[in-house]
Amino acid sequence: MCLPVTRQVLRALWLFALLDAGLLLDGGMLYPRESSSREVKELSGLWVFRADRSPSRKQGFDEAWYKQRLEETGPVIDMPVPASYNDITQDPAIRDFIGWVWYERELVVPTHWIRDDTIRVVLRVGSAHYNSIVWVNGVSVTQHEGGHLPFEAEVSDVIRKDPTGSCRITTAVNNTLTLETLPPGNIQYMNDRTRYPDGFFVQSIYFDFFNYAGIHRPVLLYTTPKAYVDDITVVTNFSDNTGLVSYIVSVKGAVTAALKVTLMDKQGHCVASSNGPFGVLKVQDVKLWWPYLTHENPGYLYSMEVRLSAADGRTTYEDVYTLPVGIRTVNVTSTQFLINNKPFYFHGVNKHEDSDIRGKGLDWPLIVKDFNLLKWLGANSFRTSHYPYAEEILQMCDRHGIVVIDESPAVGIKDIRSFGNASLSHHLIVMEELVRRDKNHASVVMWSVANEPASEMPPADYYFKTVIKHTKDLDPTRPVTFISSSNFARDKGVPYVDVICINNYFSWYHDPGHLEVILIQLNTEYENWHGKYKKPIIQSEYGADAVPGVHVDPPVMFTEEYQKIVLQNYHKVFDQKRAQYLIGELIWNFADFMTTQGVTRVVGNKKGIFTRQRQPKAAAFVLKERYWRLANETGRLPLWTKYPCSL
Ligand code: BDP
Repeated sequence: MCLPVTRQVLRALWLFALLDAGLLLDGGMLYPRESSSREVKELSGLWVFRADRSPSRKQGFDEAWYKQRLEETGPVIDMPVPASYNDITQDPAIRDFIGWVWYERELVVPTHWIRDDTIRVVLRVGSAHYNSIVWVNGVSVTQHEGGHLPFEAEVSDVIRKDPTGSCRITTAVNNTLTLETLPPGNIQYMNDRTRYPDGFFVQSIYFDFFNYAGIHRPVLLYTTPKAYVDDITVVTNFSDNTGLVSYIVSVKGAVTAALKVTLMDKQGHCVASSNGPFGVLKVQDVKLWWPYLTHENPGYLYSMEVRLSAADGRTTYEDVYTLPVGIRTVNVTSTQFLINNKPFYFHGVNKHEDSDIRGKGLDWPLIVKDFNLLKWLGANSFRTSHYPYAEEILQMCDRHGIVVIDESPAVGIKDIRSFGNASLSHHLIVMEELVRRDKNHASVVMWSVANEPASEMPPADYYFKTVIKHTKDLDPTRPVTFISSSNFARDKGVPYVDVICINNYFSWYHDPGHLEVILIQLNTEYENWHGKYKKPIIQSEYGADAVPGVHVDPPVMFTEEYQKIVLQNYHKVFDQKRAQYLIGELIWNFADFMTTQGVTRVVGNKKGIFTRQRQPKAAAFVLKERYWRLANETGRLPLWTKYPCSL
């Protein structure tokens, strides 16, 4: 459906009104970009690190470690940032550490940042898991709860107190999860001294990945002028061959400001422009944003330059921020998912931010390798299971046309106490942080509010009704889902979602070893869900563990053969149902990943079609063959990609 321009404006204004009104969060979270008015200083590299091993884990606060150099407080070690700290050392106590760890980095701030008080200096942390407190030169500047989203603080005044420009950033990060965090967890103290040593405790978690911790994404300082572009929201549409980009710009630090908005194509030619804080840019002969393998030129991005001029009598401010914009629409019917009014079939993967040594730390070689593997596989999409991924990854998705289901960190909500008011309020804030950060990514086509919550529990109805409604209020332009496991008869959140996403593991967790049940059980499952709700379905997880290099025929569980046949049996049902209401299939998982230790995990979860080192198992070739076939059937393959064998 293409909205006429006036409705488009209204829709954008409505969004603006919402953003202005009942929000729990204030301000924007634009990705820091350099421009003629903005500088960025990245602080990746070696930081100083100390885990607080005191029994209470409070020694660092009692002794105010942030007031001095960390090495003056006791023994410190080198720690790379970004990275999880867990797998960096040879010390099992660091790998399994629970509690506060302390990071520190010293730097010299450029003189003009200190001298020029028309410059605003902001400290930004891409993400740190889970609770963080940050001090600059011993002064507390910000705190944040939640492990997968950015936070920042203006630090201009603090750094100006020291005219030498020396700046010490101290960050305390605590990975303790409670029943009210997302994801939830629970600390259990074992007090039986005949069985456990003094002070023994464990953190129980209800999700299946290692609770990696530390500073996971880049920390940086960036500048803006005192009057600056604080946030931009774009909503795109098209009518015939005219693209429509509704935008809203919010400004801070100036009562009145002049805004000039210019949209440029890839060659840098201006294709539309406007003045003022909101408006609609009309793009003739629009180049729409198309997913990978559906168009010869996928992932087309325009650049939207926002130029602000303001004056306060004494100074004139100029701020420039350039946002990549893909023009596309998303709509859902009872049987289809439409991108630019064309049916889109998700053939993709679920991933984790996970790798050897780095854990969940952002790592460019890994990111680029993973995108090359996605393309090799013929995957057009992934779900950010089970938390928001780094912005840098979403930017890659925008540019390569990889479609994203963007998931919140609400995984493992299994305890009834995690459905209370405190959990709900936090969940609403997390959805706001997520939408605020990712709303302008063309690749993001759907929000997933949770994975496999215990949604049969009575409080789940109110809880998910509230979270889903809030998410739709925040962003009326994208569908919302949550990921269900197989409990369709009891599932309380599903009535509110736009797309039904189902995880199931037939012949694995159910009827292990019985490959013959898949066809009948999957068929029954789909008929039940679609029959009841008349909504399109995505198979959001399916798969089987395979220990690489283990072969048995006839297949048995944990062999590469068994994993292959599980997939092939699922595919038979997918092929029947995708003619009806199945709109996607996402394998669990793209790559093997680390979990907590347990009797069902052999050094982590082995359901990857690639190993943790990104080498293919036999199943990867099954999927590759299938995904390219699906792309050939459903897409309009670019010429150079038509022959996957030659890749
Ligand atoms: C699913 C969960 C996923 C697990 C997977 C498994 O959503 O996080 O890793 O099971 O057990 O139900 O492999």
